Amino acid sequence: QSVAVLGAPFSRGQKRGGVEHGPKVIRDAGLIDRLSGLDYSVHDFGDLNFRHLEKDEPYMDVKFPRNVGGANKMLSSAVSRAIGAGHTLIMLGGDHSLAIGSVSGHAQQCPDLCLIWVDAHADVNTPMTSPSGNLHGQPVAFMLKELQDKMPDIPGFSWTKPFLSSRDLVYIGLRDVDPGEHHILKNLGIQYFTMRDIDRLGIQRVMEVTFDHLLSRKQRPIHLSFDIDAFDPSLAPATGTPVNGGLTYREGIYITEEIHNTGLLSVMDLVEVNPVLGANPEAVEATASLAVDVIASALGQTREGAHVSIRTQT
Ligand code: DIR
Ligand code: MN
Ligand code: MN
Ligand code: MN
Repeated sequence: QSVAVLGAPFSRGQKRGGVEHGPKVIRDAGLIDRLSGLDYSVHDFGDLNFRHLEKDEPYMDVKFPRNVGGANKMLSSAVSRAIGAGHTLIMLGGDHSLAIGSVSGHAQQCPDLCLIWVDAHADVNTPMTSPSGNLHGQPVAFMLKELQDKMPDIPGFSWTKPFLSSRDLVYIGLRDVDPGEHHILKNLGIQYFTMRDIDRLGIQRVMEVTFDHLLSRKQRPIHLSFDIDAFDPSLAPATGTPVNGGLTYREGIYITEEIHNTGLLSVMDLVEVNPVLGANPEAVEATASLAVDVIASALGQTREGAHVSIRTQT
């Protein structure tokens, strides 16, 4: 079992500086040691080196389209290569616009993948519905086949085409959905669980219905795209767009434990940790260490503990 870790220090999908330091603070919180302790061979691929394009005028209201497009193109090839080489991949952001590259690179190798999006936000605005022009609020719109006609040709994105059906996506944790996004969710019949749904059903039932929806017809690779702002801001304060009323620690860990237990996790993104936005060093450390916990849990760290496993050499 081998896990690859790939950093994507990138922030142009939104306006607040600092999220490009996410990979560093998550590594500094002990990620690699934690994964090595879980019986994986860990390959740290380091951080991608994105080229900054000076001249990058907005397209419609979309900010930094060529920088976001170029970074995602590079990320997409890197993810595709890592999955092709047989690794399970952890992608450390960076802002959530990086999911365009991460999921599309994954889909190149695994066209039948399904996507679990854990986030306060739906990130499915199109350039026409986006209230902010920020591409981190739009990545899912680039993926969905059903939105193809709604997407203009944005400079920087000619390398990618929609590849995901709306029935192969489930959201968990939503509590800040824009009007245009709500329309898309309803119109396409996307399966989603808001924080209110979690309050009503409980996280155990939410995960059951999620896997029923995605896996009952066939087993397929899972892409987990985890925005740290899905957690309550009291747990994950160092992030760009915190929203009150988020996941508890136990709900977040339960989500990743259940995903691990499917045996189907193939790629996980952990995005939007922004050390510059922590009120103090403790707030930054708490957020980064939560990120490490949730990644370790997705890769099989359990709360019940485990006895020492027998390593098999191959
Ligand atoms: C808002 C905020 N829906 C937007 N989005 C996100 O700008 O489109 N914040 N993703 O994390
Ligand atoms: Mn997001
Ligand atoms: Mn978010
Ligand atoms: Mn395991």
